[in-house]
Amino acid sequence: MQIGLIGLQNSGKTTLFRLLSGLEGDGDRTSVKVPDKRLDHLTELFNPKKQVNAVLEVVDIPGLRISDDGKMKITSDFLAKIKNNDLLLHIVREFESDMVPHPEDSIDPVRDIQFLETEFILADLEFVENRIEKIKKDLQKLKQDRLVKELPIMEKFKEVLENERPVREVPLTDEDLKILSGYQLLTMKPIIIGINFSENSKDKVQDIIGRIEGIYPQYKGSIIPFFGQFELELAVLSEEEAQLFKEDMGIHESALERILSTSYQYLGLKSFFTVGEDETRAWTIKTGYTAQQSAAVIHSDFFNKFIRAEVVHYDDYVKYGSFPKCKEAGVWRLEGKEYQVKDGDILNIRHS
Ligand SMILES: Nc1nc2c(ncn2[C@@H]2O[C@H](COP(=O)(O)OP(=O)(O)OP(=O)(O)O)[C@@H](O)[C@H]2O)c(=O)[nH]1
Ligand SMILES: [Mg+2]
Repeated sequence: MQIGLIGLQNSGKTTLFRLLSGLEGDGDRTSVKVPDKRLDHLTELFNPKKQVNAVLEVVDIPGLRISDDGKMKITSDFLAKIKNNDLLLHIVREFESDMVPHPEDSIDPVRDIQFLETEFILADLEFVENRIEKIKKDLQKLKQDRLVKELPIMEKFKEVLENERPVREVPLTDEDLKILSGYQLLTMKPIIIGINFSENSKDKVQDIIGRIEGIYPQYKGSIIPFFGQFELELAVLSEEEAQLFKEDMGIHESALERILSTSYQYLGLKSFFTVGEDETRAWTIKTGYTAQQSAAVIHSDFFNKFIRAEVVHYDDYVKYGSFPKCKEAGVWRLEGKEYQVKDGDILNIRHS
């Protein structure tokens, strides 16, 4: 999975990026191991040569600027940079600092969210309107099948955008998605919110989150507060020292853990495990993936060569302690292609 950090200039994207990358590397892209206590425990039990965690790719994207006419500058460079992300994390700033200018000259995280939401909708609307005009012109010359199919999608998008809604709310078929695959619509990408608070704003967190959820109910449960500068400073302390500060601030999970749990939930992602003498490994799948689709995540060949999946849930394995004991207890199962893999399943794929 890949997450891109977006937002106005100086909102704290690079600060969060450094926090997530463990202060390592100075590029704009980092691979972060997805921590998983269950996988750690499986490694203790199986004692394999290595453990392979799932990975989260994080991309730090340069801040959006505002042009003289008050519009957001959405450059082709920005569009290229957001392209391959599964999810965008929109970072807005709550922290005050005379040293760090805000592009709007004042601090108001709710306004900044509304600004980006509106600008993305306007940019998409402009694109969609141009596209409709072009398609209509081209169709007068020649009735191309692809354009005939594209037109109603674009018209639906126009209607939704004119109602100030993102196009991601329009249900689309696989064929629609294929037709749209070459385009970069800003409101198509899933977005969650991160708010960068200063350390003395602890008491404002719930109020600001509540206000945002009031305006944008779709962000309920998808707003991540963090204390950029403060958490970065803690990262160089010893674990015990950092823990004391964190407790004081009411921080129970690392910024990485908060981002992961929110994005996994938002995107409907799950983990399954494979175990053995060589490695214990966590794999990421989407909710609803069948055993056959999940096998293909391990190796694309497994899709066609799939015979059966041996399945034990992590909790059962820990409870009974070994595969033979799981068999005895009846919690070890052979499942077919259509079995829906559950979060925490341990799989062994039988293939031809
Ligand atoms: N006081 C304070 N300063 C912060 C905080 N978070 C970030 N900063 C400072 O704000 C400045 C901008 O932070 P960055 O993380 O670089 O912001 P950015 O969003 O990456 O900025 P662009 O890449 O230019 O869009 C830096 O000097 C940070 O040290 C904070 O919580 N409190
Ligand atoms: Mg930056």
